[in-house]
Amino acid sequence: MATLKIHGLPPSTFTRTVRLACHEKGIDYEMVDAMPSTIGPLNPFGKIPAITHGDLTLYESIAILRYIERVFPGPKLWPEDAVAAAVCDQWASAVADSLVNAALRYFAARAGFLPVPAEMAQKYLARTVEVVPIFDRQLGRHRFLAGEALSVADLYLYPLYAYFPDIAELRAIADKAPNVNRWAREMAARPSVAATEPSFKPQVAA
Ligand SMILES: N[C@@H](CCC(=O)N[C@@H](CS)C(=O)NCC(=O)O)C(=O)O
Repeated sequence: MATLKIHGLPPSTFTRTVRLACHEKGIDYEMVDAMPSTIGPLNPFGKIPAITHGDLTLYESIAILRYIERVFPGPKLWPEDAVAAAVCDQWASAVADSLVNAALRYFAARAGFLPVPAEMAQKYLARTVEVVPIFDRQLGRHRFLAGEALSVADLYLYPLYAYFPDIAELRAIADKAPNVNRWAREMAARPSVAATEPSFKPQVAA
């Protein structure tokens, strides 16, 4: 089988989600550094990651994850049961939409990647304050985000949550989320997480 290539950057949360999935499933892959500004030939929307696998070029992390789930052996990242799989999709999407549009945007604003007025950044922060407790409640009821087994939902949440300690305002929110912190500690002990730890991170002024 052709080597799977992941085009993206290690600090990119969506790139890390796809890398985590490969490690969890035991898939050998090659990392090819690509920035949103250079990914154009593989993704006309200018976002990372994309993958190439033989003749296939694919972008959008959820499409990539579903592809590797179907094509490669290894531990399943979605439950078999239809209802449980739908719940898993629900939580993955809640991270990629509600949490990304709050916390990741705030992080990007603080790191200087997203030039928005301070007032807009404060709205992202306020939304993060509202959204994190919803994840905390869910992780108070279950070991993992979509139930008792690791799933793609966890692989979306971890890379984003891993940035919370880097910014005091996000750290303060995390400090009030004991269940997310319990889950994050458990996730941090997984070999997939250690193997995908970015060697560089965006620098954020205190
Ligand atoms: N829906 C896309 C989102 C990917 C995404 O937003 N990637 C970020 C990096 S983590 C990016 O490329 N941002 C550049 C931009 O939005 O211009 C996916 O799931 O793959």
